Amino acid sequence: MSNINVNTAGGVAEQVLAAARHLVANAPNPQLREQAQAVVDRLSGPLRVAIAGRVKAGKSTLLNALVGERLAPTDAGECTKIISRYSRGASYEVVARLRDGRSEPLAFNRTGGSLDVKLGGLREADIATLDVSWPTSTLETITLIDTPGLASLNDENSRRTREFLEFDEGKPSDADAVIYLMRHAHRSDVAFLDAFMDRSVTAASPVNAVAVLSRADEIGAGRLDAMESASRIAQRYSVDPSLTGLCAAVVPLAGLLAETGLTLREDEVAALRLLAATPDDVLDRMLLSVDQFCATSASELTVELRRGLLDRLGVFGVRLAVREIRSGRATTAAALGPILVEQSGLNGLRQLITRHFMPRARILQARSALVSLRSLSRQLAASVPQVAADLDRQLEQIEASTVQFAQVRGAHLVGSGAVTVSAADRAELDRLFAHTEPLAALGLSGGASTEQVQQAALAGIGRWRTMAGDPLADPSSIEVYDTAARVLESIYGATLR
Ligand SMILES: Nc1nc2c(ncn2[C@@H]2O[C@H](COP(=O)(O)OP(=O)(O)O)[C@@H](O)[C@H]2O)c(=O)[nH]1
Ligand SMILES: [Mg+2]
Repeated sequence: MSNINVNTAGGVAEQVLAAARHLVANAPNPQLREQAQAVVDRLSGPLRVAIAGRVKAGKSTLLNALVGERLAPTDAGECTKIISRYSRGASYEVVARLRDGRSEPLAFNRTGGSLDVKLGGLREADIATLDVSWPTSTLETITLIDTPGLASLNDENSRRTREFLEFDEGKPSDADAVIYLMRHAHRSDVAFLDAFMDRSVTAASPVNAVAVLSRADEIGAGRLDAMESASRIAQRYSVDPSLTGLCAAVVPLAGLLAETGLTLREDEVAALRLLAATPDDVLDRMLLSVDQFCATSASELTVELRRGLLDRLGVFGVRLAVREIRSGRATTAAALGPILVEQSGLNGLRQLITRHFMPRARILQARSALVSLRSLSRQLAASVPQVAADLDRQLEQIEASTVQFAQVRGAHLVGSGAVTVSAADRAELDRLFAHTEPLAALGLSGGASTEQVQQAALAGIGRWRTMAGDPLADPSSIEVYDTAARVLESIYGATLR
């Protein structure tokens, strides 16, 4: 039973891939061949997830936490103004993709852990993206994209970031999905989120965007209950109508704690042990502010070491580490690191990525690829109308023959709250729209027989068709019910083959 596949031709991504390969073979000039090849490469690689949000929201820090290494520079150095793509590669390599289409390998070294890329003779404005290849298993299933961030809606970096993330029918995007970082008390972040997500259903939506309440440890001045407060705030955001239309969920995260937990050094823990030996009243006073923490008389640690600890851990992290060391639960980097990661919320974000992005990764990739191919077709229309028409025909066929794009649209309509249904219907729709595998889509166990699948599908088809026929239902609802029925029909159809 388990090998029934809704799209027998290997799924929509494979169909789009075939169209892209066809274009590579028939491209009228090298430049177009290269562009078509880029679509092929992209579909053959992992999901591309962009990390977006305001300047200083903690984007680069989060990227490092997800990779498990300090790679992306985390202060406003030169390269943090350029969009950087981190993907798994056979060797360590940094290549600048230039706006004029050329590429140039760049020299780099790692100072204080993070990459220090030498732009050489290149100007920042000439560089479209930096491609960083890194041989690490953490980048096996996703490619991460660090964006410069939004400062205001019209400054140059913000423009670049938005250009990069926005995509609609006419404009390809380099990202398939987005993790959007916002800090507490930045209500205007919601406006930013809105500004580059509220496009059309093909732009970022609850289907391909999740949000992170970032720098969560700083909530409430770094008190030890900061993460609990952050969880409650994230929970509230998750059901806030101004956000539910834009992203699937909001999770709290202390990216710095995660990054440091994964890269903690023994000498840092030695410094923390010294700090833990400081009398309580002195330590409490020290942790009131950065100035107090660094005041020379306060501890035996050098000011430099203290600064280092704050940079790596923040006030909350220092408090937490001291508590763990004093209790005897963790006195080495090997023991303390995992505790920091556990507290950081990183696992929650990882689960969200796994649960929310990964099941529909191929369809999200197919969708971006389709947009890219359509844009290539428009470029071709004037010079080689036959090739363009041929490509258009293939793309139309793919779209007509698959229910998967309708699933994504349905998921958007339900996820964004544009269509509201009962809780039971919602659970069923969420399943039907998230999965391409029949048993998962129907919520049946692995042992279900073909007859059981057919029965469940037929029952659902009847019910959703009836709902779609309701003369009082609005067009979006009808579309959702209709798509649910189509998904079930394709499942039923697959059992007959
Ligand atoms: N306390 C705290 N500081 C953070 C956190 N994440 C980032 N930072 C700090 O905030 C500053 C900006 O972080 P960065 O990752 O460069 O932000 P970006 O501009 O969004 O890429 C850096 O000094 C980080 O160390 C966090 O979770 N907690
Ligand atoms: Mg950054």
